[in-house]
Amino acid sequence: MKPSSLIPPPALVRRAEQQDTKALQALDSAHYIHPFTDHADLATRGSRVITQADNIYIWDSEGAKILDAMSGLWCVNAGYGRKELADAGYQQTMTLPFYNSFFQTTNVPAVQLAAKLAQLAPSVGDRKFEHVFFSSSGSESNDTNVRMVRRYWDLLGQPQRKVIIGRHNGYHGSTMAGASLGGMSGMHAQGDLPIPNITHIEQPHFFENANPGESEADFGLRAARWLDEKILSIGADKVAAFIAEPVQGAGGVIIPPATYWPEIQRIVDKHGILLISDEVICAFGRLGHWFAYEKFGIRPDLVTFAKGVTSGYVPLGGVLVGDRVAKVLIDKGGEFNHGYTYSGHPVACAVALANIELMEREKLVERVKDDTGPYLAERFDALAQHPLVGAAETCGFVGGLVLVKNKVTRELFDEALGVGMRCRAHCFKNGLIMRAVGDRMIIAPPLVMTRAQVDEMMELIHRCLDATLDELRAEGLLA
Ligand code: PXG
Repeated sequence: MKPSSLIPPPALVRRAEQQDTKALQALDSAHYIHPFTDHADLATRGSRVITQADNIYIWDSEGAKILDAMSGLWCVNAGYGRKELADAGYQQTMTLPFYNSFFQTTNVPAVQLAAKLAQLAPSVGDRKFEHVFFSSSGSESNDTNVRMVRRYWDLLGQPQRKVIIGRHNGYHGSTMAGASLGGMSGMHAQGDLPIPNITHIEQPHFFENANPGESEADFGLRAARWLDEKILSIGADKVAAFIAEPVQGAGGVIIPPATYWPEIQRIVDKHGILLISDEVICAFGRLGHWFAYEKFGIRPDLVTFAKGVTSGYVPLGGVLVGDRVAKVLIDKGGEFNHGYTYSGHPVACAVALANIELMEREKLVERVKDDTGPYLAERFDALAQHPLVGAAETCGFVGGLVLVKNKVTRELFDEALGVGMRCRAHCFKNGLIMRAVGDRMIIAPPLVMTRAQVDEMMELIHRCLDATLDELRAEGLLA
């Protein structure tokens, strides 16, 4: 790394110098239970303390500058340091910091945001989205989905339709329902999950699950038909819904073959079951559209969102409720006994409105679709030439590559070697945040990233892959 890139901008230096890393690490280890963290391990290493951020960069308490190719955690779509979002939060806090939406009350930003989202969500076929339910996270939103789906079928006089089908290696959150809908075996192993009436099919992961010689198109159809087989084995009259991410994020950026989603749509239509598109990662420009269902021609009934709706500046999530479900809930349902204190939180909704306005003004969705997204694809796909990379692909502003022992045979490394984590360590050392999911390295950069910054990120990725290759060769693990 060039020494200059270690130096934070002058405005940030003062605050960074005030941090005593060792003291913070000691307090952190003594008191803070982190999500998805081995604390015995953390106590010996000490956390990396992130203190500030600007544009696509973050700084740690030691003053190291790091290019954040993960947008925080798939959410800082508008980039860091956006004054418009801070101002919107401040103004709303001073005007009305909180009021609830229960008991026939509402507030101005929540109304405006619901209307704005209804305007942004395109109609597909006979599916229209005119209603929104708000929560504070993706997990809560998927809990809401379970409640809504069950209420919908109850109101239609089919209470036996209870089963919701998800996918192995899908991610839908960490609450009891969210973790159950998701297909993360590590999560299911802790806490007696999934909860009853949730089951899973295999993911459409071409690299791992295709048969030798099978085309991507054929694999996509075969993978979608696992849903049909599952529905038939349960009995179609017992199945309530299918939930999936358009592109699996936390599972390792798994982009389904083009044949997959149309076939899934045909199958859910054939059986009349509801379709939930979990777009917590994929919406708000991440795939070059406001909502990803449009890109894939999916006609969902419910759409989960969170993260990018506020660019992560404040917590907000929700569900776009398609007319099919909304009509039944509203016309037949009376009171739906469900809601959260922070549903429609005025400050969160005000920040979301400012975020959407900013994204429209800067044409971030269009940029990802027509300019920086295709450019990233061109540069990232070329990583497939690297000796350590078995496949590399992007979809909008997410990308994934798989580290392999042998490019020709696609032989994977022994899991115990932790090659992905080794690569991630080189990323940290070189000033780059990339996530490792097993031996898949993934990116989801802020949508404000310019072409020049794509080049800068690609140079860092190359450097980190080379360093990983050198390390593996030095240890005799690769020829
Ligand atoms: N659905 C999807 C598709 C997600 O990606 C959630 C639901 C849950 O959202 P909340 O706001 O409750 O966290 C997510 C969250 C990772 C990682 O390791 C991904 C997420 C969360 C934490 C870690 O990639 N996605």
